[in-house]
Parts: sequence; structure tokens; C-alpha cells
Amino acid sequence: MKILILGGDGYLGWPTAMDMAAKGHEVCVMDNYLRRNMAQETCSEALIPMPNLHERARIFAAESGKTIDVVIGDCADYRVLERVVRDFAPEALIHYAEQPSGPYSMRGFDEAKRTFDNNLGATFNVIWAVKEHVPDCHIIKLGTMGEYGTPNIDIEEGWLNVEHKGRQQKFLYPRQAGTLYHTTKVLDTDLLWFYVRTYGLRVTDLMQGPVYGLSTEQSDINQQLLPNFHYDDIFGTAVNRFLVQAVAGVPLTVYGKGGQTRGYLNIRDTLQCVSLAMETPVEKGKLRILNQFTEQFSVNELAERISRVGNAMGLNVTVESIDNPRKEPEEHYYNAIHSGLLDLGLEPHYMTDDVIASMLEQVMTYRDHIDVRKIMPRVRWK
Ligand code: USQ
Repeated sequence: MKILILGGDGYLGWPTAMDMAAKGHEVCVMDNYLRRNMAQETCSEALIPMPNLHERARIFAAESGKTIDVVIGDCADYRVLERVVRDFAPEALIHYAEQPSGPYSMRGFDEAKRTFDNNLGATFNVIWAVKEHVPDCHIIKLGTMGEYGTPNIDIEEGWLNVEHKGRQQKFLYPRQAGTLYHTTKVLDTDLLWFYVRTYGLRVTDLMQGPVYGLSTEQSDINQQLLPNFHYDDIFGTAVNRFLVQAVAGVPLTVYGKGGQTRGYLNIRDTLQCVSLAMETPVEKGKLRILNQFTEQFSVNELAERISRVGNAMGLNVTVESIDNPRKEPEEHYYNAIHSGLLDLGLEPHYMTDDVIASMLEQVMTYRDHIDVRKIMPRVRWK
């Protein structure tokens, strides 16, 4: 298939591009280095230095014999995106091209505005470029489990049947996010749903939980193909941060009481989920929503597991509860349904002790790159 990947330089975009190319698809990636630039501006550089996209594509081609086309351009600029969509004419478009950090979006007006303009602008442009030029193309959009927040009832997969005064209707599941970033994803879903039901687009919205891991099958070929792995407070996610903290010998930073529960998944399972979604396109006029994670953990459980495995490996891992910089429930009910992707054939890589140990070993090879000044929270919204 012809696959266009927007945000192809990102933590998930680049591994997805290699995975799809390795499977024999014709792949084009587009990115404007927004996240690289934001990381530099906020002193949040990744653990492992990353070649630029052209260089990564060159190394991948030399190692695998597979080509990935690269376009450096801004998806929030309609004329630029429109030209790429029209000329490449994708059968599937995978949309990762968003500012992905909750803390960044809560840093101040400029960061909030940039998040809002980029994320909504890119999604709006994707919808229009597809509607105008490739209306049969399957849009696979990366949403987030954070759209739902932490309601006191079970989280369904995207939709909720509501019975009210004796009548029934299926609605998008109620959503109430905890950051502006997560709220832009709620708005994305609403935009997609409006255009799906109005113009008959075909869309899969993948509600993904926090992803962890440093490597994938294709990145294992050459260290220069590794995903960009952040461990700072702005772009790093909980598990990846804890792995680095364990190796650096600083206490694991549990925010507040640590009862915050989320659905997590291994980066290798992100690739599986996106592939499964792509291989089973939805009908025109349908918005399919799938909850994309494999296991639920509280922050305390994550810290306990990583410290236990780290200590068994001879690291000196301690855990410290610090004042929570975020405004979020620290103890809450959480039960999210996630059967859709399993029904499509997902075979999860669970977070076993062996998986944690191998991730710690990988981080240990980059121990000298760790800058402990990047670890404590710098952005507060409480
Ligand atoms: N947390 C800690 N200590 C830390 C870092 C985080 O206790 O050092 C806590 C947070 O307070 C939060 C939980 O861990 O309760 C998850 O935080 P996170 O930073 O791993 O994840 P989040 O901010 O929600 O965002 C990440 C990605 C985002 C994606 C989202 C999926 O950055 O792109 O959409 O995970 S989800 O969380 O399901 O919305």
C-alpha cells in the first residue's frame, strides 16, 4: 500500500515508517522537526543523538534495501500538505503530526497557542486534503486515552449508549482531559467525527496510552535508527523517565500519591496496533475508535516494578513521592475496555521483569548521556 506518515520524525512516527517499509509498503514521511525544535528550546534533548530524517532514511536504505521518501514540511500549512497528499495519493494516512506533550502545552500562553494551532491545524488540513484529493484514503489518527480523563465509570471504546427519559442514542464517550494537549485531541476527534458523518471519510482514531521502550525490530539493525527517547519532564513519559532515573541513581519521581492509573503499551505494540488498523480499513462514513494499550498500572506500581528489577541488577534504585506539578486525581477508579485491537489480532508484549531488565540494560549503554538537570518537573499547573 501507499502510506503517508505525518510526524514521521517522532518517537513513534519513525519506527512506524521503518516497520511499514520493511513490510514492503511504499512509504513517505513528512515532518517539520517541530518536536526537535521544541525540545531544543526547552533544554529537553533526547538521550540518544538522532540523525536527521534524510540521514535516517539513508542509513535504513543501506541496511535494509528499503526506501522511505522524506518530505520536510509543515502539515499545519494547508498548501504544503495538500501538495504532498495530491502527488503521493496515499491509500492510508497515519497522522502523528502533533505536539505530543501535556507539560509543554501547560507551560504558558505561547506554548499553549502553538499546541492549539499546530494540532488542530494539522488535523483540519488532513481532513480537507483527504476529502479533496483522496476521499477513499483511510485516515489513521493517533488520539490518546487521556481524552477520556479518569471518570468514575468504565471507559468504553469511544462510544457510549445513553438512555435518557426512555429513549436511547449512541454518543461519543464523554471526555474531559487534564491538559490542553489532551484537549486538542478531544477536539480532533470531534472534528473527525463531524467530517466522517458529513462527507463519508473513513477514519480510525487510536486512543493510545503512554508508550514505553527504546527499540523495535528495525531499530535494532543499527543504533542510529533508534527512536528519539526523551527522559526530561516535558517530553519524557513516566516509564521512560523512571528507567533513566534508575540508571542515573536518582530517586524515581512519583508525582503526589502515585495512585494515578493509566493504560500502558510497549512501543513494539504501537507498531502492531497501527498495522492492524491499517490492514482492516473501516467502511466509508465510519469513525472507528480503538483503545490502544495492553495493561493498566498505577505510577506506584511502575515505580515498584522498576526499582525491584533495577535493584536485582545491582543498581541502587529508590523511589520518592514529590509534590505533583499537575492538577490530576491521584487516587481514582480506572477500568478501560481495550478488546478491539485484541480482536483484530494484537499479541501484546507485556512489561515483564525481563522486558524491564533489557530496557534498563539499553539505557545503561547511554549512561554517560544522562543530564540529571532534566529530571525534576519544571512546568506546574496546579
Ligand atoms: N508521572 C509521575 N512521575 C513522572 C512522570 C509522570 O508520577 O516523573 C505521572 C503523571 O503525573 C501522570 C502519569 O504519570 O499521572 C502519566 O504521565 P506521562 O507523562 O507518562 O503521560 P502523559 O502526560 O499523560 O502523556 C503521555 C504522552 C502523550 C500521550 C499520553 C497517553 O506524552 O503524548 O497522549 O501519554 S495518556 O496518558 O493515556 O493520555
